[in-house]
Amino acid sequence: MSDPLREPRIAIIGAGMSGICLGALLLRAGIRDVVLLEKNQDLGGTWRDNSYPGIACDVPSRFYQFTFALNPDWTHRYSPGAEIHAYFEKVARDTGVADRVRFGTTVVETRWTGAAWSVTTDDGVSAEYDFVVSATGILHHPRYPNIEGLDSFAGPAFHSARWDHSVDLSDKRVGLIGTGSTGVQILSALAGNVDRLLLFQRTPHWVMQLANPEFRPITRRLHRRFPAYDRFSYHAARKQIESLSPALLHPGKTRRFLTWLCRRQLNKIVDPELRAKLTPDSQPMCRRLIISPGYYDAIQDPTVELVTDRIERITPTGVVTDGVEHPVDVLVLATGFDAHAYVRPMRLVGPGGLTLEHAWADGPRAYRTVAVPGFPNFFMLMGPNSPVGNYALTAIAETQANYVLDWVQRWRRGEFTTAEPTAEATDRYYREVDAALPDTVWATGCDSWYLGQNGKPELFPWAPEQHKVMLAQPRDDEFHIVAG
Ligand code: NA7
Repeated sequence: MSDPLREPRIAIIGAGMSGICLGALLLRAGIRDVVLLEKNQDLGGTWRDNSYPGIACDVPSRFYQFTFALNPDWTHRYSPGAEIHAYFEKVARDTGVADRVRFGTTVVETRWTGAAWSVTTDDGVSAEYDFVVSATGILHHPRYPNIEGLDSFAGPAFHSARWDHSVDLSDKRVGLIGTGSTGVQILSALAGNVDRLLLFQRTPHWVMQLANPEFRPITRRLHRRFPAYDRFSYHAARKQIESLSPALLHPGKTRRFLTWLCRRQLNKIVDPELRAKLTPDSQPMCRRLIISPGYYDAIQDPTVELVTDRIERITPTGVVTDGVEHPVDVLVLATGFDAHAYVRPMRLVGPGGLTLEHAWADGPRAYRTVAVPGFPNFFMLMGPNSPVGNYALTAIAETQANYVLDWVQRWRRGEFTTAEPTAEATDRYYREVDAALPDTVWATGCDSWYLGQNGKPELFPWAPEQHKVMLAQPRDDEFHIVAG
């Protein structure tokens, strides 16, 4: 008997964590005509790009994984980056996603033809798809600092996401710019292992020292032997984070306790002058709270010097602050990412010639984080206002991917041909977002990559589990639906 279901053609742009997640869910649902267009030569997105010393995830590994591919073999509570990368590669291999990836393929343009999306790649090839899903990541485009003379530096200089492993740092004076999660991890790994480490801090960040114990072989065996226990551990880790989230988001006892705890941990810094330099004047979590097992020990290592004077310029041999040159041999730029590029620089042209650039002239906006009015059968993973503040991006991706899958399944059953969110529903949603944001910790006055071009945090202003409720199923009353 022939399959009564229609077979959709689906292009996923990007084969990082979220693209792999959606690809896996589609294939598991029996949807075969799926391609992942990946500009790089390898899978894994962020976990492929970032290989700097000390890299780990700041969300416990038991939670930072997909529910449909639990890994009993995590080695640490916060496992290292290479292990996380290997995990995503394994998921891609085991689910068949890896076979659907076209590597070295950059999408240049995605244009609505009137009946489908025509996707053009940099090799000049165009192909048509019924659905296009952007899974291009949020922390993908390195942000290089605009510091005078940066290009004149004579030694090796690289961004943290473009680590040059050919440079032996052991006998070098290393200048490290940036004290976000990345800078803190790099400093913790390099302190004591290089000749000198100069850390250039513009703003102090709050750091929560949390231990990172190794899981014993017996624990791993138990997880392998009893999948129910493995599942329980995932949900326990998730529950722990989710139960704290609402209280941490809004003013109250829990936030006061967090502030007290972070301040107390700062007392590990013996020198009062250094402690003062490391004390932020914003609230913990206003910027992403940094989780680190050993930063406060590392920064007190005799090989480390903290420089807090503003960087004036960079010379061929060092970094100048307040007229003083600090000689360094290597420069590491842990200066973060452009977290607001989303789908771009790819050109997206919808019906009537509407471009995404035009639709987003006042900043990126998405219906419930996943879709944009004017662009039918187009979805995003990790789109604007996703709940990315100190939460597992794997869980967000899975929620969004399941939502996309719901729409695709309906298309297969012939329930519609095209669907796009209405402008009214999207505006209504943003009125709710705007009303809720001022009451959150992100609006307590600090600068961070959370802030969009209008200065407002581009985050989800409710507890992250609310995101799952919000995307539990498609709402026809909030979509323009053309019947199939
Ligand atoms: P972040 O958190 O954006 O941190 C970037 C750091 O770089 C931050 O300390 C910045 O100082 C500093 N920075 C940026 N530009 C400059 C210039 N021009 N001069 C001096 N210092 C500068 O990026 P990360 O890579 O650490 O972390 C990104 C996310 O990855 C993180 O939140 C986790 O989710 C994983 P600032 O503090 O703004 O004054």
